[in-house]
Amino acid sequence: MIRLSGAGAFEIAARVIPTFRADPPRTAHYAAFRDASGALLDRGIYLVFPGPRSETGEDVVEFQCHGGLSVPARLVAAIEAAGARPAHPGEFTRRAVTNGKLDLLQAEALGDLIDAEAPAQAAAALTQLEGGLSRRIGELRAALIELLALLAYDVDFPEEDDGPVSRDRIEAARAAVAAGVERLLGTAPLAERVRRGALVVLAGPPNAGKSSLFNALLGRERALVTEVAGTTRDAIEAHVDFHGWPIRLVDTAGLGETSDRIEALGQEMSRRFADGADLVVVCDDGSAGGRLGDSAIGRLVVRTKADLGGEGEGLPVSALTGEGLPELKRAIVERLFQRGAGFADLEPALTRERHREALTGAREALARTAEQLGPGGESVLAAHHVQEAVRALDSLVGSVDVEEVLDRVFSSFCVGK
Ligand SMILES: Nc1nc2c(ncn2[C@@H]2O[C@H](COP(=O)(O)OP(=O)(O)OP(=O)(O)O)[C@@H](O)[C@H]2O)c(=O)[nH]1
Ligand SMILES: [Mg+2]
Repeated sequence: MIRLSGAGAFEIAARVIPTFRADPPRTAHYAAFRDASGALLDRGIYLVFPGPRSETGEDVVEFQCHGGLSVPARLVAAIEAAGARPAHPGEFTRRAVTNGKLDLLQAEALGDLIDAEAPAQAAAALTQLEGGLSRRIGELRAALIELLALLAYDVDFPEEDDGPVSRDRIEAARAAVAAGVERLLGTAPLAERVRRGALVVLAGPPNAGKSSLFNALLGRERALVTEVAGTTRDAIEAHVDFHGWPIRLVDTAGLGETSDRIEALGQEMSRRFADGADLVVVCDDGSAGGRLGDSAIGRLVVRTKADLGGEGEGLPVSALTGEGLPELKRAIVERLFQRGAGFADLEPALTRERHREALTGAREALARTAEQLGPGGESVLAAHHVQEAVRALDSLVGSVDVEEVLDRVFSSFCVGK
């Protein structure tokens, strides 16, 4: 599908489609697509979306032609020859934002939806695309405007000891918004983990069965398995979902005594991955292996090779028989995402550093507001800081015109979106 958007879209389309009609809109028309000399390029469908009722808010024509390399390339060339130019990465979505069809949070969600691998990532992106986070931000913004109104009374009646609105009431309103900002900030770690995928590292002594478990969890033979201790020397990462939740699973070299230089480098790599992990799954087959450091934040101990009997603590699992694998997946999901299998009711949450920075800015501005509401404070200055908080929220949805923010958001988009 080739999308043409902007002023002049209909004139350009008419040069490629001799039978072009803009009426009726949003209807499939079957037509011949021709180049400037009148040569037939393809026959296909075109759809007309007069602005503002289009994806970008501008006049849009969509051409559906046959696939492959040649037909679309020749059709694009003909459309360019008729006066169009290729879109920049993310340009359609950017225009949609500029024309008020989407806000910035929704535009980011569109990118996340396209990038989503695990169902939970798609669900989170859809919540945001449907405007969940935008509404939450809008509620906070409305509360800030309310606070400004209360402060305006105070500013207007500076001489009165007992103004129409007491300082206590203003401070209570401020504290309520601040609590809302805090709650939203609290969603960031989990939401960012959903968007990026949680880093889960399999670690443990050599020969503990890490690679076998890695393969069993992936459901395919990705890593080499042998009875030789020290088989895995590099870290191997694979993307997988457990019960719909996104996991970046890493198999690592076994940790223990070694005189082999390459194995030692592999162990160094294992430690680095374990340090950066959201969760380290410590594999122990019960034999007197090397011990792992306690550096990792989250650890989950599993007893590998459970089919062999043996003793030891940890969740029993067997890569050979599959025993304990569903329980392990569930335990990992519960530890990382603090919930069971369901993600249909995901709350709107802060999914990016950009969101966290903006909310942190609002939090700081509200703290400065509190200082000015205290003894010796000035209502005018308090109001100034509340306005700072409003601007921080506005930069999030894009209702302030900041080219820099737009550039940052759209730099990662692909062409045609
Ligand atoms: N019976 C049984 N044997 C297993 C199981 N998992 C692994 N093994 C065997 O244990 C040996 C080591 O398995 P690996 O998966 O290569 O162990 P590793 O921890 O990745 O080893 P290194 O990469 O060398 O650190 C192999 O001979 C496997 O066949 C299991 O669940 N049951
Ligand atoms: Mg291995």
